[in-house]
Amino acid sequence: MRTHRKANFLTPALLASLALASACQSNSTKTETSTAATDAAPKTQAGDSTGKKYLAEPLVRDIYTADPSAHVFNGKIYIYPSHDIETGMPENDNGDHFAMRDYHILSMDSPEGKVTDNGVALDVKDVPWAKRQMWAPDAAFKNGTYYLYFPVKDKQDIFRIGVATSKSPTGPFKADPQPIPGSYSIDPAVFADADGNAYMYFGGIWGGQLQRWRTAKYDSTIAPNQPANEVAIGPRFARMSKDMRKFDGPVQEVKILDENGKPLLAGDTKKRFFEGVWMHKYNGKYYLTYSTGDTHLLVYAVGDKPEGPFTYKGVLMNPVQGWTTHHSIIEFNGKWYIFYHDTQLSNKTWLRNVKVTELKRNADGTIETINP
Ligand code: FUB
Repeated sequence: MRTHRKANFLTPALLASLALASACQSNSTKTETSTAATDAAPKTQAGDSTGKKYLAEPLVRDIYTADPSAHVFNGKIYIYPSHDIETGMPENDNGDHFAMRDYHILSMDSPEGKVTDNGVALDVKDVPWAKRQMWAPDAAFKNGTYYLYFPVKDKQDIFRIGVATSKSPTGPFKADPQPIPGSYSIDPAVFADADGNAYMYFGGIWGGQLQRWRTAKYDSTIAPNQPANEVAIGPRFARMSKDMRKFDGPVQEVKILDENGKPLLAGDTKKRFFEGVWMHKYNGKYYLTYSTGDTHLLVYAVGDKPEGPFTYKGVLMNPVQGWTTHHSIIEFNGKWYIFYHDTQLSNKTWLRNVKVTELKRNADGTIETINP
């Protein structure tokens, strides 16, 4: 269940989080804020007042943030997260309790540095075709323009992916009047390859609606779970047009194979794709990383081409506190970092906080599993 209800007891951490929840509602229009370096610096084995140990600390504490898509633009780190808010929507497997309405972009000079919250970059009220739920965004840069890609439900309550542009990496962004033609589902991740081609990976099952796109027509009657012996639904992949606003060619389904070259099955829930896909390249190989959703892992699969196929390799990160897992990976000054979220500040699945920690690899290119 995506609801992941927790015991309702008022620990000191929970009381603090209730105060924070109220603060987070009141500053959604703030234009700029920054978090003290002491709060922002990743720490190892930090603990909270409940005695829990965390590998890293929240990057910002005065708003709730999730689904961090990090990029390095002009030598600086920009994080494009969801902005979680408390709306009182009931928890359910559609994810209605993730009722976000805008985006704030975070920036930092280094993974250990001060974090700046650059205020509202795009609001759902300024997207003509959108109705509700601004979920995990991503960004890209090309020819002097920054592109913000965002999934949001349209007036028919179907997730589509929009694009908005700005001359600044922190916005404000102006949305195109229509979603990207042929786009659907959630969690866009745009990867710019060294040859100048850019690709979008996207999709998420259950509340992300990907299972409802068996054909080119949306079918709301399809159940969230596939039969266990069916080939698992894969993330989607499309080449971006030169102007970065459309797909250049058909949307394809990405194949993820097991070590014997067989497609992963839907019943293999600790390995199969659920949501939150990301792409990075290391030593000429393409690393497709994603969340397994209801088994709460971040895992990876490796391929020779951006479109795959990819072969499952292992677990990148063990479960965090909270139901959802979502991440991004960047290289900065010769080291690799993973941005992710948990619910340290609130202990509520829909009020998350983004974090960063180093990603380490073995000599053969495999990734060391992180215990968050
Ligand atoms: O933030 C809403 C949804 O939760 C995202 O789109 C998923 O990846 C999960 O993190």
